[in-house]
This record gives sequence, C-alpha cells and structure tokens, in this order.
Amino acid sequence: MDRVRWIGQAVLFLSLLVAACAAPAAPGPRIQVQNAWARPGAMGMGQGHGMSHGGESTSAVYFVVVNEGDQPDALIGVISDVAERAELHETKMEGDVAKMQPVPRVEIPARGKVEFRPRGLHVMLIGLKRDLQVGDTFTITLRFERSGEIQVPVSVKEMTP
Ligand SMILES: [Cu+2]
Repeated sequence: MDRVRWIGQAVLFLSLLVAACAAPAAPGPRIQVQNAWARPGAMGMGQGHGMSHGGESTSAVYFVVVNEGDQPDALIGVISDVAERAELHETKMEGDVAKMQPVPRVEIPARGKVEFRPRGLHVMLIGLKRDLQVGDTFTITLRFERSGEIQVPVSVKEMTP
C-alpha cells in the first residue's frame, strides 16, 4: 500500500517537473489571428454590393488578434492579392456620420487582444480584382512589427446587423 502511494507521488512529482520544463515561456509576443471574415464585394462599379471608394470597389476584412505573449506587438501592414491595395482603417463617428481613415499601426498589447469589427478597426480592400461572394475564401497576409508576416484564411460572409 505504502509502496503504491510512494510510486503515485513520484509519478505526480515527475509529471509536474516535465510540465514545468516542457513549456519554457519564451519572452516575446505570441500572436494568433482568429475568426477572419470579409463582407461580399463585387469587382467594378455599380454592382450593388461593395461600397465605393473613389469609384473603386471595396470590401472589408474583420478578425480578432490575440497576443498570449508577455510582450506587445503591432500590426503594421497588410497584403492581399484579391485587391489592388489593402489598408488598415478605423471608423470614427463624427456626429451621425461614420468616417474611415487609414491608420499606420495598431498596437497589440501583451496578454491582450484587439478586435477588428464593423464600425471599428478593419482591413480595407480597395480595387477588388475578383468578386467576393458569400462562401468564398481567400488569404491575406498581416505584417507584424515583431512577429513578422502571418497568413490568415478569410471567409466571405453576409454581414449580420
Ligand atoms: Cu475602410
């Protein structure tokens, strides 16, 4: 009986030791991008779908950036092959009017998250090279100051109010 208990405690001790050693918390940001989706958009003008941006067709991409690391990072750029340009934007209310403006960088705090969502931060796709229809998927590349480039799969969804 005692012997069984001793072995049990030894196993417990060893597994705690292994758990402690196996997960060395490397300092730095640990970035994950979750739930990426885009609203539908159509190439060219006057197709009823995407919003117009100086006559160009657009769409917007939304996602959540999670940083489980112990140091901050920053989102500093975005690349997409479905559009001529991709920019980081934020939407601000001026009275009753929602205005979008480009932002050069978005800070991602240590052990924090930043949500890109309708009427807030978003990635603007300007000058679509192909139609984005509900159910389509494509990839964007997010460029982080410290974590480098992260490829993110995006699915096109109808915007729910
Ligand atoms: Cu925008």
